[in-house]
Amino acid sequence: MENLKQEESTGRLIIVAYRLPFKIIREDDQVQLFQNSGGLVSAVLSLVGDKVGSAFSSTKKIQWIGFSENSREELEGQSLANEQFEAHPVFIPEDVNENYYEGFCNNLIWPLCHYFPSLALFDDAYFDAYKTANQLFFDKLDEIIRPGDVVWVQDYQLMLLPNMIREKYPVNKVGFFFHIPFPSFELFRMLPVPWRKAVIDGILGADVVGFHTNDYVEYFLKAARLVSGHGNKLHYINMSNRIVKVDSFPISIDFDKFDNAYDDPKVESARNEARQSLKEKIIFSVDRLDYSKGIRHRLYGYQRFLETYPEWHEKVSFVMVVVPSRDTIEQYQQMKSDIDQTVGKINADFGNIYWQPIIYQYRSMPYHELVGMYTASDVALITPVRDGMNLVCKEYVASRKDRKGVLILSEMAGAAAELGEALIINPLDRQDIADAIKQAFDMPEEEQTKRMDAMRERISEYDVFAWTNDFFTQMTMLEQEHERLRQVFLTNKGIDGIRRAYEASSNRILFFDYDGTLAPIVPDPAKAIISEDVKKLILEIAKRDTVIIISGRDRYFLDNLFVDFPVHIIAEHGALIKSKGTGKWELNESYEENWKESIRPIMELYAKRCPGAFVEEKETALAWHYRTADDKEYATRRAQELLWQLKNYIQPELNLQVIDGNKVVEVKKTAFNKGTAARAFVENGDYDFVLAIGDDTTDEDMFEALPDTSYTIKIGDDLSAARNHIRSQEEVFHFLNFMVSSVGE
Ligand code: GDG
Repeated sequence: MENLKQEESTGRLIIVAYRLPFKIIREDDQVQLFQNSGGLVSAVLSLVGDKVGSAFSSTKKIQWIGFSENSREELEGQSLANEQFEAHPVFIPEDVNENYYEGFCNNLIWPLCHYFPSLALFDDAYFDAYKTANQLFFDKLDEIIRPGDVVWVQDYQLMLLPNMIREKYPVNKVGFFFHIPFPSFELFRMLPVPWRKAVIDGILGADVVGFHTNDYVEYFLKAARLVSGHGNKLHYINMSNRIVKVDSFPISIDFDKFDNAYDDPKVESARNEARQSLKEKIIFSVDRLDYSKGIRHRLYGYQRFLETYPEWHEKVSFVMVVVPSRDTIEQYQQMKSDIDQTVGKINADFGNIYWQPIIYQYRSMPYHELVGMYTASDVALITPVRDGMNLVCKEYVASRKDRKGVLILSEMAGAAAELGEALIINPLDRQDIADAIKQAFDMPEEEQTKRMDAMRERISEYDVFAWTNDFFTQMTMLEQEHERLRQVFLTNKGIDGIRRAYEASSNRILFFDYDGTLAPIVPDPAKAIISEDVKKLILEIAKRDTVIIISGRDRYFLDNLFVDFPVHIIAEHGALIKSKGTGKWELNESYEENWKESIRPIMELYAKRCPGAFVEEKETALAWHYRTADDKEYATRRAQELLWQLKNYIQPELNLQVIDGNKVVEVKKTAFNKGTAARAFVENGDYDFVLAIGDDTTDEDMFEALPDTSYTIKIGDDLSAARNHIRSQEEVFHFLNFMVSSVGE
């Protein structure tokens, strides 16, 4: 019974990917699943079973939802399971699949993400089909999902799915991984506005969003900001009631499988056969037929090599394997015939009856033959013009148990960020490829080994199992972060607890933010005035306790409001302080005025282009306000662009901070913030009761900086480091009034 309970409480892993990783074969009314040996399949398999150190371990079968080429009739009533997986086929009507998979996915997203905008086709029917198909995947998930299940959505075919899941199942954990390059914003913005917004919002339904490289992460973060207004703090996007982690997880391979294959007798004999029948030096490449793989560029580079270095004629064989893919599409047929012609021309121009410079195969290879070629070749020539990661280069390195061979790798492959010891080339530069081949042929064995060792070590340490584990560790860590930031709204009991603590203490300090805390947020910032009731209450509290008004406002505004109040005032986020009773403002000693000249013109330009927005110059900060803008939506977009530009423009040595405030973009010195200012006060007194209330992002510094025993209260339901929340600014008065009610004058 106990066991059963535990079983129920740990969820299952549900993978949703475009394709099911099985061939489903029906024979005599029996269905059999033939599992593909793809990387993702073995990676997720490592997560089941009670493995020590696994970030997600479940003893239950993995659920896999994916498109099936078999018809519904064929599979009706059959149990689709083997020992490790349960398969849940999604049936997509042919006309929908045509516009969805061939259309939106392969005719639009694929070329756009691989920097071929001229090949991108835009068709309204594509997007409609994309939505329909994502819904079909969701419907299938909806049938099987249970509380506690973790869903991992794969790739660009399913970008709307994470948010569909989030809306109906807010508690289930959802991960999303994008396997192809996420493009720079200039390309992404080619999508019509509603499409790009649907894509970004769809992906942001996940808890953890993964890409192969930091560049793709950065491009995605920029798109999220500019398209949907979601800013990020490092790798986190705060969606108010939850956070999303966006990070790079460079996919890898099963290193041991390729490493061990070296000694497999079938591989050994394939290797020997290749070495015996080919020339002295062997170059090898293998990829799917696709314009992103740079197959023609590779041929041109090889042609230039033969032109520039004739001494290598008759001594080299280039084995180029192209695996058939999408070749029913006209564009791919055209590409294939271009390749055929170029290969024919090179062989005719340079070859002779004893020597064929290129051995070209248009077919897929069995695994042992593939590894046989990896281990027989002196050079792997991998030249994509764009590739999310590229696994072939990692497989080549992992297969080289003999620690020999040279990898020539395009800088446009995601893998180039990890494999710095390869000879890195630009695939569009023919001479670069030619020279790299020459360098590889001349490279001494010790140098080959040195480079191979470094790459092999890296891949063996971060193999596909580490990749999966890393992703799931992030999911778990995010849960802890959510727990830390969880909104705990004050209940009557909680409020009473604070009242009692207040009553029982004798040396108290209280920090109050101004806008949104003591005064309501109103359209015109100049008119945000504190009510008489709150004023009276603050005055009463200030008579017996240390009270600090802590705000981002300038000192004139605050002076004017709190004239004659026995309080300390902190203005401009900690830059200026007026201590109680001194009547004198002091500038924070770390402030240096050396930066405004370079930032002001940028802000002014944005203000000019956005009617109603204006720049406020404070003594120690510059603020771009857009609460007063005529067109709020337009202004919000401009604000996001301004934020992005400022964050990229500002050099670290300027020590400036860009704040995405409440309808204001602000730049100030980093040397101080509400946190440093508040902490200085607390450390200078022996307080037995500390309370801070605020509503803004800048108040987070204060919540984080105060001692753990403090009462920190956030107004509203945005995630916060504060320990408690109250719902609205209007409740502040009632809360404070009740807190002090049992303490006399
Ligand atoms: C997408 C992204 C990203 C190929 N031909 C044969 C064969 N293969 C295997 C290779 C390798 C895989 O297929 C190809 O993987 P790539 O990563 O190189 O390329 P894509 O298919 O475009 O994959 C890519 C990847 O997703 C993962 O996130 O790296 O950037 O485009 O494993 O070995 N295997 C056998 N015979 C063949 O003829 N046995």
